[in-house]
Amino acid sequence: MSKFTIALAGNPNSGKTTLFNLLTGSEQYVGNWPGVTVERKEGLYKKDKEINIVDLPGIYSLSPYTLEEVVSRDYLIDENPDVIINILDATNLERNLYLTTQLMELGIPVVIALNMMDLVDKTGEKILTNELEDHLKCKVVKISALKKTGIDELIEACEKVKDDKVEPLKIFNESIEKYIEDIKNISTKVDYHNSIRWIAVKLLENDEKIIEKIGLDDSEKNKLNGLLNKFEDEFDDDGEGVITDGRYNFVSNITKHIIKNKRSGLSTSD
Ligand code: BGO
Repeated sequence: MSKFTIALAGNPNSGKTTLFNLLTGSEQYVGNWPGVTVERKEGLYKKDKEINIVDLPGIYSLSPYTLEEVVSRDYLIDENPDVIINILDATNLERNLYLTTQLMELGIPVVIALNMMDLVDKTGEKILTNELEDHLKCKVVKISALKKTGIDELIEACEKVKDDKVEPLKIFNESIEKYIEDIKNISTKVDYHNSIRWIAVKLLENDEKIIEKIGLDDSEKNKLNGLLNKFEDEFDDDGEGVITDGRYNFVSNITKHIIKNKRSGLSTSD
């Protein structure tokens, strides 16, 4: 019986496999996620066998378009792990934070692992972690999975927050937030396994898999469609486009403030 479960989530190439192997050593079990041929890896933390670690597939988003995304989001909302470690490639913060904005809506405690810090340190770039914590309202730990630094602190941070009741992060402007609130009122089913905000945002994106999952009936679907029509008219875009822009705006605003001595000339064409 495990004391608590940590889910590892992050973009492909963020160093998730390196971190998972470091945390679990040889105590790994590999299978498939239910009904699909996506690999499911699970293991026990090698320094405390009561901590279970579930490795989610590498993903860029919690949208419904790839098996990896669907497997990850179904696991997170149906099985509610105690903590999510969101591993980010710190050399590519802006891109990696897009997924973070979605994980922070689930109502599950999140600890950010800023990985590849050995590479960041070499460039002289500084990431202001305290400011990042203020923006995201969660603990941020600098690590290098390759050099094995920051790992104990990362797990300690998970232990600290695992029983916290978290307020989901609100990142959109007031008019979008108003629609998110209105959607919460169309049915009690939106409060699915405590992931109410994340579900409400997905409904605003007209995510059919989520509409089906929570089982909206015809009259609830009509109410949703009414709201969506109003929303899309007001913003002159489809719901998914509005939400995606909102996430990019938030992330680009944060990265402007938290990265000092930012490198230039990252592009190979420079
Ligand atoms: C190769 N620091 C550095 N410098 N590299 C890291 C760190 C870190 O903290 N963490 C991971 N890496 P995955 P996903 C590689 O494989 O764990 C490296 O997709 C190579 N391989 O070693 O696989 C890690 O599971 C040849 O790099 O990520 C790996 O999330 C040349 O980041 C890569 C150079 O890590 C992705 C690197 C044959």
